[in-house]
Amino acid sequence: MTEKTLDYIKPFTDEPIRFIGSEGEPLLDFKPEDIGLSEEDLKTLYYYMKLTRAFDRKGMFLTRSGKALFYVEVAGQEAATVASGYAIPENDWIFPAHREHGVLIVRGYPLVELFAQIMGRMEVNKARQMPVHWGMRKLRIITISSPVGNQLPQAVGIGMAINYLKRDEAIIAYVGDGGSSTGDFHTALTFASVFKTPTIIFVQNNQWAISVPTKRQYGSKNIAIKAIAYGIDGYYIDGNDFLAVYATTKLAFEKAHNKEPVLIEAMTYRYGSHSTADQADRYRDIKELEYWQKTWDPIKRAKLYLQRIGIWNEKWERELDEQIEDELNKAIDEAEKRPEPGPETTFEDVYAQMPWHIKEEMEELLKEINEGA
Ligand SMILES: Cc1ncc(C[n+]2csc(CCOP(=O)(O)OP(=O)(O)O)c2C)c(N)n1
Repeated sequence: MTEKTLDYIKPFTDEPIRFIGSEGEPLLDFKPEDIGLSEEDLKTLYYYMKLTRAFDRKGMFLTRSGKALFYVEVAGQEAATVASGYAIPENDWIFPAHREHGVLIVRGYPLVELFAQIMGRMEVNKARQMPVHWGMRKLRIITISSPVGNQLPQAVGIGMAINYLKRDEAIIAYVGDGGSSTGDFHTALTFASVFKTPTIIFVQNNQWAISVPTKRQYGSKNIAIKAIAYGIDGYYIDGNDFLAVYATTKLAFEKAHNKEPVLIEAMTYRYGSHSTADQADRYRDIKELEYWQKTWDPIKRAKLYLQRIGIWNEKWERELDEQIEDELNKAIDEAEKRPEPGPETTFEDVYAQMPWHIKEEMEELLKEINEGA
């Protein structure tokens, strides 16, 4: 990143760090190359944001049609998830919370695996986790924990292990604004700052924790400012500006690799309900949603920016839409063809070699099932 760009990314700003405005207009003097993005990167980021939104619609549709069991929407938070995910170095570790679908997609989590998981079909973790609690060892994505905030001390613990083993690796752990009110948030930041772990804590502040608004979540000016108390840098950014998210996360990784923990608060907005188990219009004013959709939509802003710099046109947009629809439908078809994990899988993976008594139990169960007991 150039010196000038670095100057734009300062901790503890009063206003969120923002590169483009609500109409995609550049607010600062910069070129995409200054933050390490080529034209191809910009197009790829746009594609991933659209893919994430379309994935979301499919996830909801599958749940409402009874094919998936539960779903958590990410719509509105595509820039925060996709652009931060795009800045994560390949060898580094990811602890997602439950609304980081874009991070997983960018990392290369196969779409068929994502769909199979929410449909309870055979997938990398044998459908043992609650839907949306994805995780993939080979991608260094740690399985999502349901208890809010739980992943933060775990991520810092991995950071301590990395320091102990003297490895050049870093970790990004995601959490929501609600999660920032947990004791685990404090524990994680305390240990991160004391032990100088290579950890980034990325708060997606979507302004609601189910039905609890941020004004009942914290009394401070924002969440990023809390980093002062831990003696680390806290960045307050526009989470719906894909360039601000990318640039800040990239800088944070440089710091983390230098053993400087970082806190990022990305301001964004959740369009849907918390999950398929609640109804946002029961507790949230529709006008607030309309304002965010109309003014700050991350995909609209990215599109207008690409248009301004001459790398967007209608034809490409149509092709992208077709390609995305096709990719998603193929992945869903493939996921649907997968079997549900058989009952025998519940006995697997506890021991490297299944001991005789577990084997006996398994055979007994299978016999009973086969006999229709
Ligand atoms: C310790 C704990 N308390 C409560 C819950 C129920 N719960 C699940 S998600 C959630 C809200 C999380 O809000 P936030 O951290 O802002 O993330 P968001 O859902 O908005 O992405 C709650 C209360 C839980 N899973 N774990």
